[in-house]
Formats: sequence, structure tokens, C-alpha cells
Amino acid sequence: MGSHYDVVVVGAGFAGLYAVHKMRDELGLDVQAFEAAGGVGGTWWWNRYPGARCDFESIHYSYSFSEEIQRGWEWSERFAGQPEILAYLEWVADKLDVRRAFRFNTRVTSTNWDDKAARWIICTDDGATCTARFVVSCVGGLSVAKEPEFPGSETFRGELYRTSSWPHEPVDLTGKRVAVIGTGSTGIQVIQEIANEAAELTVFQRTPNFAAPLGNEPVDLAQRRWNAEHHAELRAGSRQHMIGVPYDPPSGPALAATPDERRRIFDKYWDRGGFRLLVSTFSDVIFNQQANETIAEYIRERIRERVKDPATAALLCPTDHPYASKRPPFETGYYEAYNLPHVHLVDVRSAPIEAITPTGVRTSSKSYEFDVIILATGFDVFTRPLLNLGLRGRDGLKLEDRWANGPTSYLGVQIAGFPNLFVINGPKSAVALYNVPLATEDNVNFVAAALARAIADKTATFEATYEAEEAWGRLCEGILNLTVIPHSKGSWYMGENIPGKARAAYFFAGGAPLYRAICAEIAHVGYGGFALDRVSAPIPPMVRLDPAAALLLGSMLARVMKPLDELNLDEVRAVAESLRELQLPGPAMRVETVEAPRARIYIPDRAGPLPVIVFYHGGGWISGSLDLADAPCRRLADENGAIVVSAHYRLAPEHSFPAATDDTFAALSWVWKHVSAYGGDPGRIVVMGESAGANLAAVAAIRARDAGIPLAGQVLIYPPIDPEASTASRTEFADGPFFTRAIGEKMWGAYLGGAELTALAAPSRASSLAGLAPALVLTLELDISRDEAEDYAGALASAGVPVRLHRFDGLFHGVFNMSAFIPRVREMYASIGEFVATCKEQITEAA
Ligand code: N01
Repeated sequence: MGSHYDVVVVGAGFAGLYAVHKMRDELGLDVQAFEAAGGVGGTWWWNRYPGARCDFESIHYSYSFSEEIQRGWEWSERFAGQPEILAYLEWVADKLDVRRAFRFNTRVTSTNWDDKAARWIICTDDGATCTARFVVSCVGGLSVAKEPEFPGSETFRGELYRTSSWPHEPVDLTGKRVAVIGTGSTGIQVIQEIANEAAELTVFQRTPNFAAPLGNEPVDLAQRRWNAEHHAELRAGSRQHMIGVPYDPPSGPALAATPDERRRIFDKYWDRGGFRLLVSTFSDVIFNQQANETIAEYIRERIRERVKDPATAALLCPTDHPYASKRPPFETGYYEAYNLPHVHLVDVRSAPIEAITPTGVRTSSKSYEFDVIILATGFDVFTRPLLNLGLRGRDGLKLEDRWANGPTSYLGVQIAGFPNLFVINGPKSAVALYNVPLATEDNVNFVAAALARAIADKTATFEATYEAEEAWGRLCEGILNLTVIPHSKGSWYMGENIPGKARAAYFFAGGAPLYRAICAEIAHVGYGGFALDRVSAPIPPMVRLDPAAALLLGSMLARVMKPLDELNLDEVRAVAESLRELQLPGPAMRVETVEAPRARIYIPDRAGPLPVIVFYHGGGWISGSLDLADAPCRRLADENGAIVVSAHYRLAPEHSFPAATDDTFAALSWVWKHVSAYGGDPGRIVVMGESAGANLAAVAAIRARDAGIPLAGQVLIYPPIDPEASTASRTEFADGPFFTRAIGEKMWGAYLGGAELTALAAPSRASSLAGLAPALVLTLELDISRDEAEDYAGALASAGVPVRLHRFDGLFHGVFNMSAFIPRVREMYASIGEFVATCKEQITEAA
């Protein structure tokens, strides 16, 4: 059977080199690595085509784990070319002394799980076999070229090259008639590089691309040294950024800007390179088709400015997919190449390529003759490199069968049914939009920690559960569906560039901070969603997030927001007020203010008398304001045709218990007496609150009953009920998402100010709940107060109170104030609307 190893690593690119170092040198494991190429470098070993270079700045497109490596290498260009990147990886391999762990020119042909021995059996194309407890695949996502669909390539009498397996010797194109098929990132780099070398260059384009200037330039010697020495400050904050590079944050939504402002911002980032045009311009271009069209048209304008022949310019302008729905390419003089008399553009959308002939290329309308054909037709992305490992998991499960309907994975790191197989940057990982070296280091670090845990605990099998994979798949798909990416056609992002390949979400589009936070949470809770020796740990809350809530959380993390429970009082208040930016604006209407008690009265333009909602804002009794409640109150008034009275109350800790409950009850009493003067019906008052405001509403309902004030209903939006409640949700969501148990406890503490706990603070402690107004209780799946609120709903029902309970999956505490970013908040308004309408009916019936 050959040798046995702790770990087999496959691949010697960015991932493989670091994985070997990490597993061998840091974990002290016995590691054997295989690489099909003749040396290290991965994609940079294979893709030697003219013009190949990176498009994240080299200072960022490099390892970050070692101070010595970062200080020791100087990049000669802003965006280094392939030879320099390969030299860098060779230098790193020598520094880490990892070459000796590899067998080069050796391809893994089959990888079979032996369940009895809990190990993998790995066969290679040199006829050897070995076994390993763990396999770590570092085969990369873009490492297997797409099989060209053109028949006849073997008959071509000239030279035929694939960009992804370009010869190691120089290829001389001078004086030759050259064809390039494909205008993705690769094709564009080749075309601009060889345009001046070939005698005739014919580009076969099926889909034009939105290419923007790379902004490459040489870096002088002094600057190179400075960059290496100041890597820490240059790279600071990279991992908090959505794509893992500390580019400027965007300037809000494009649709909120004037055309001139948009132009100014697009101009600013147009030729600065990297992904700035996508991530530093406007926040909505990737999410909103209309916003996207503003940047798409800007790029088309720039193309038209640069290409002299209007017909050629029109062909080069993409019109069938949104900007960045396909991976955006970068260029240097690409469009100007088409102004050269010997460069020709052929549209193969209208006349597709039918065959490669002995003398050239035949399309459905014409034959062309060439000396050289260059295929830049892309890759069978993410799945094919893994399928080529010949993987069979538990019970002989073939990866092909497992993935018949598209790839599945948990975090992109493991595939259910394939124990002890770890994948670096696999399908549904964050790598497609996350700077590769950092994404790679994160994945390797996660896997290394998992291996260390398995080894320490003598765990024989470590595997993702099917349930976790499903949840992860839902999150990946849900997030992608919030972007314009599914509107692309034929993109490898969706697996659509390969005929017959399943259309699916091939990557996690939630950005680096969210991906990292999820991975950290999973590890922190003992590898939630994984089964260790077949004992599975629950799927952590962040994996169960509603996709829009997840994205919002990701952008909060990207703003390096401190955890809520680490904020001081002023900071908590500022965060609460900042939630207004996350709300949909409320409709215009008449608003009256009264001073005693302090309140705002929202009066929709309807014939009265109208039902009345008395609303108490949230904010943990220590923050929040009438301003925070303004947009929700306008919407509640508008949607329910109701007078809404937004009542002020004094905040703790300056005014602790019972100030807030006294104020809110006083406001309710005032409304009962005076609301008819504003067109409201005092017989149809619904008391309502959000979060701490919901607690105050529940207490106000009890006080109203006791004081003989008739209420038509009470709406409790995720109310905290009792600080001493001992519930599962308090434990499960103690660390969030977003709202934590620690901040909840701090808020309760400030509110009570040491007072004895009574029913005036914890309504479930009332001596009786009978006779209270009908209740609607809205709860959120991922919220510490979920269970106490649901228990309270149960107690109300037991006391004979009509109760509706509506739980919203995937949402966290506070979302009611985040309506602009979490579309499902509208379901909460709909639920309230139905309830308020019922309250009306009940009163009408009673009347
Ligand atoms: O591949 P692609 P790529 N007839 O799939 C065309 C990374 N990368 O190698 O769009 C005619 O993007 C196809 O046309 P269409 C980067 O992540 C990075 O260029 O399917 N044409 C398209 O024009 C990138 O996204 C760098 O209509 C056919 C092209 O071939 C990824 O690699 C540099 C065809 C394929 O474009 C892949 O880029 C290079 C057919 N039958 C690559 N089949 C950096 O700068 C395919 N095409 C870091």
C-alpha cells in the first residue's frame, strides 16, 4: 500500500505551499505533497501566456502570514507580471523549505476513503499508492481549462496554444497571422500584449467585457524597499474589507447621487486599478440593476471614446449583462489595440465558430486563415479540479454523483460524505471575490486548527454534515440572488461557461469579513455543522441567517464596529441613532408634536375616526429616540390608516426604573383622553413597541387593564420580558448575531438601577394576565429574547387572551429598524397590518 502520512496535500500554488508549511512546520505533522506541474507556482507556473499578471496590487496579492517574507520581497511593478509572481513563489518555497515535501510531475488519479481504517488511499499517475489520515486539496479553482467545443483542432497545420498551458520557451509571433479566441481576463491580457507583435491579429469575441484600466506602473527602487518595510501599514484593515484589500469604502448609493456626482466618483476610480471601480464607487452597483446601469453606461462611454471606429466600439460595448456580474477584467491599452489597422474584431455571437480547420477558423459565415491560434476560452471552474482527483467518499460515494445537481460544500472547506477531506478555496468558499492569498491563508488556518483539534482529541473522522451543507448552500444562493450576478449569462461565477454544467452559486458572495466571522463562530462553538466521529455539533446561528441580514451584518463588520457590549453609553446611543440610516424613509404626512407628555402624532390623510397606534421605540431603555421611530411610525400610520402616537420616555441610567414605564403609561392615558381631537378613535387603541419599547408596551397593556383603559390590541415586537428568564435562546444566541446577551444584561441592569424586579418591569410576573388586550407577538429565530417572548405569548394565551405569535426565521434582534437592507421586514409590517385590521373588526363587532 505504500507509505502512510498524516496529511497529503495536493497542489503547489499559493495554497499548497502555505498548507505544507502550516501542517508540517507548525503542527509537526508528517506531510506528503503532490503537484502535477514540474515546479511550484500553481496557476503562475501554468499560465505563462504573454501579458499574464495579477490585478490586485502585488503588495496585497502576496502572503501576509510572515513578517520575514513580507519584508524580504520587493515588487518591481504595482501589478506584477507572471514571471515575477512565479519567482516570488519559488523564493517563498525555498525560504519555507517546502519543495522537499512535494513530488512534482505527479498527478493524483484517485482518492478513495477507507472507512474501516478511517484514512484515504491516494493513487498517483506514476503508479504509486499511499495512505493518509487527512487530504488537503489545494488544487485551485481556475486550474483546469475548459474543453474547447470546436472540432478539428487536431487538423490545424499552424501553431495552436492554450493560454493555460503556454510553452515555457518564448513563442515568436512576429510576422504571423494570429487568432485569439476569447475575451475574458486572459484574452484581454494576451490581445493587448501581442497586438504590436503579430502581423495580423484577429480577435474572436462572443461576449464583450467591461474592462477598466489596470493602472499598472513600475515601482522605483526606493519605493519598493519602502513598500516592503511598510507592508503592515499598507495592508492594515485588509481582512475587514469586503474583498480583502483596504480600498476606499463606497460613497453611498449611486441612485442617491446626481449624475454629476456619479461622474466625479467614477472618474476618480476609473483608472486607479484593482477592483476600486466596483468597491470604492457606490454601494448599490452590485445589488441594484438600475444603479449598475449607471456604471455600465459610464464604462461604455469610455470605450466609445477610445475606439475610433464606431462599429467596432459598438461591438466592444457589453449590453447583455450587468457590470461585475461576470468577473471584471482589467486592461492596459486593450481598446486602443483595435485602432491598429492590422487588428480585427470578429463577432462570433452572430456567426459562431463552427470548426478549427487545417488552415484556420471557420465561422458560420466565413473562413479565416492563420499561422497561430490562441485559445483563451476559460476554465471548468471549482468543480473539475476536485473531480479530477477521482474522489470517492463514504460507501464508495462518487463526487460526480454527489455533485450531479451542482456543487455542495460547507464553507467551501468540506463536502458531506467525504470525511477528513479538506478543500482550500473550494466551491462556495469566499475566494472568487476575496483577494486570493488572504482567502487562502484564512482557509488553511481554519483547516489547520480543525486538524489540530482532531489530533488532540483523537478524533478519527471530521466531516461536514449534510444539514450544514444545505444551510450553507441556501445562504450562498440567497446572498448571490441579492446581487446582479445571477443576471449574467455564461459566467463561470454561475457555472454557465461550461455547456451542461449545473447553474448554481459557485461561491460565497458575502465578503471577507462575514465569511471570516462565520468561520470563527463555527470554530468557537466546537465546529458547529461538522460531525466529529459522527457526533454533530449544531449549525451555528450565523449560518442560519437570512441572506439580507447576513449581508448587512457583513457590512457592519467591515466598518470595524466594536461588539455592542464593548461600547460605552454614548457609543450605544450613537449606534442606535445610526440605525436610522438603515431604515426605509417613511412617507410624508402631517405630524403634530405635543410637549406634555412629549410625543409626535402622525396623522394620515384619511377620513376618521381612525384606529390609533401608541408606539414606543426600542434601544434597551438606555438609547433610542422619537427620531429613531420616525420612519417606522410614518409607515405604520400610512399602511394601517392609523393615527400613530410616538411617545417619548426618559432613558436610563439617568432615569432608571420606573421612569420609562411611568412615562409610557402616562402617554397612553393621555392618548386615550385626547386622541379624538386628532381624528383618532379612543375605542381602537393598539399599544405597540419594539424591543425594550415592546417590554414597555406589554407593561402598559397591564396597567391599562388595571386602570380601566380599553385597548384594542397590543403588538410586541421581539420584547425582552424578564431579565432572569433562563431560556435556550439566551444561551444559543449569547454571542449574537449582532445583539448579545452581555449587552442585553447591561441594558436591563441600567434600566432597573438596582430596583426590585416586579411586574412593572417583567410583565410575565403580573399576578394575572387575564383580560388583557389581544396580542400580536413577533419573535426572531436568532434572538436572545425569542424564548421569553414566546413563553409570554403562551402565558397570555393560557390566561385566555387571544394571541397571535409570528416567528421570523433567520433574523436577529433589531431588524425592525433595518428595513432598507432587510426586505423581509416588510413581512413584519404585513403581520402587524393584518393584526391591526383584526383589532378593528373586533371592536366593530363588539360595537
Ligand atoms: O476565462 P473566461 P479567462 N466560442 O471564462 C470565450 C482569472 N484570471 O481565462 O463570455 C467563442 O473569463 C468566452 O466567451 P463568452 C479571473 O478570475 C485572472 O479569461 O462565454 N468564445 C470568454 O470571452 C478570470 O475571470 C487574471 O461568450 C468562447 C472567454 O472565452 C478567470 O481567470 C487573468 C467560447 C473565456 O473567458 C477566467 O478568465 C486571467 C466559444 N465556444 C484570468 N467558449 C488576472 O488578471 C469560451 N469563449 C489576475
